[in-house]
Amino acid sequence: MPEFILHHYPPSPVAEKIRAGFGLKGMRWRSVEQNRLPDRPELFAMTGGYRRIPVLQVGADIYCDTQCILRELEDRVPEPTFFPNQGTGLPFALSRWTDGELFDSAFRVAFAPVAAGLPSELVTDRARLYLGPDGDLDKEVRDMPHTLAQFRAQMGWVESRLDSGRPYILGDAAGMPDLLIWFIYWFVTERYADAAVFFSEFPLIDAWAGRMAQMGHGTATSMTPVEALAVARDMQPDTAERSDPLDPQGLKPGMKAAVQPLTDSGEKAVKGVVRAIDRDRIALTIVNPQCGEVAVHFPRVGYRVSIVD
Ligand SMILES: N[C@@H](CCC(=O)N[C@@H](CS)C(=O)NCC(=O)O)C(=O)O
Repeated sequence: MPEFILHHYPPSPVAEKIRAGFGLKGMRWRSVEQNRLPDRPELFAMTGGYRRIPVLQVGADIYCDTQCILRELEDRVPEPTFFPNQGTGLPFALSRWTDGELFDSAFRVAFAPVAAGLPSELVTDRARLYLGPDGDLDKEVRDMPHTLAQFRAQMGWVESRLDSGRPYILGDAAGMPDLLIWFIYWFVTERYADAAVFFSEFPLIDAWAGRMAQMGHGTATSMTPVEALAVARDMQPDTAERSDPLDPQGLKPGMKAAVQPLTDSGEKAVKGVVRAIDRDRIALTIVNPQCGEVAVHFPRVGYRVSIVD
């Protein structure tokens, strides 16, 4: 079994989604703690500059974005499954809500009231990333009643889902939808000073969160960024060339391409050569003197793939 190496940092809520995923599957993994600011030279060498956290590394295969990471973990470790009710499509559709509108309000609730006490470099960076070029955290503090109204209504949807009397979102076993709600709950309860009062309206969510916390994070042992880079350098990517005759963009292995998040976050495109393509994923081959050849994987949804001349 290859080693699963997660690049993350402890306060990252999106990484918590994957740490809890390791817990659900009872997995062993290697933990590489990265800087909270985008000063991550070894990781950027392997990702071609993709700046978000978390990133999963398996040898010389690098998986960016939690959509891609969850899919890969399920392929490599099918049991216990992330999809206890078999349907694999709806949880990904649900993730577009949890990672979009729901995360958007959770970020404001969790971050705005504490921003004044955080390093200004971190605040400026996250405001640009999550609130866009005009992001203003002082305005967000003033707007908290509106934001809480947004967040509360969405949490109400979860509370009513749990009203079925079953312990998890899909029924009797935890799955990907639970991970998607858990990271939001974790983010807000870790940071928002009035979280206990806020969630007192949602006793079923609190009880469910107790069950989720019990799941833990699997078994992690640490590794340094330099060691992780050496793993990539000493291995070859495991991903075979794969094409898709139905690809609407006509992408084919061997083409030069750039992949960029669709958000207005100022993030750079990652450039490489198409290695594998399908409806849900694209893998680019990148060659870098620091790590040799790596395959960098992205989801299709939420990213624009452009052909580069
Ligand atoms: N769509 C991405 C979002 C990841 C994301 O926004 N992660 C946060 C950390 S919780 C991040 O990268 N923040 C900026 C940084 O750490 O550089 C995913 O699902 O993985």
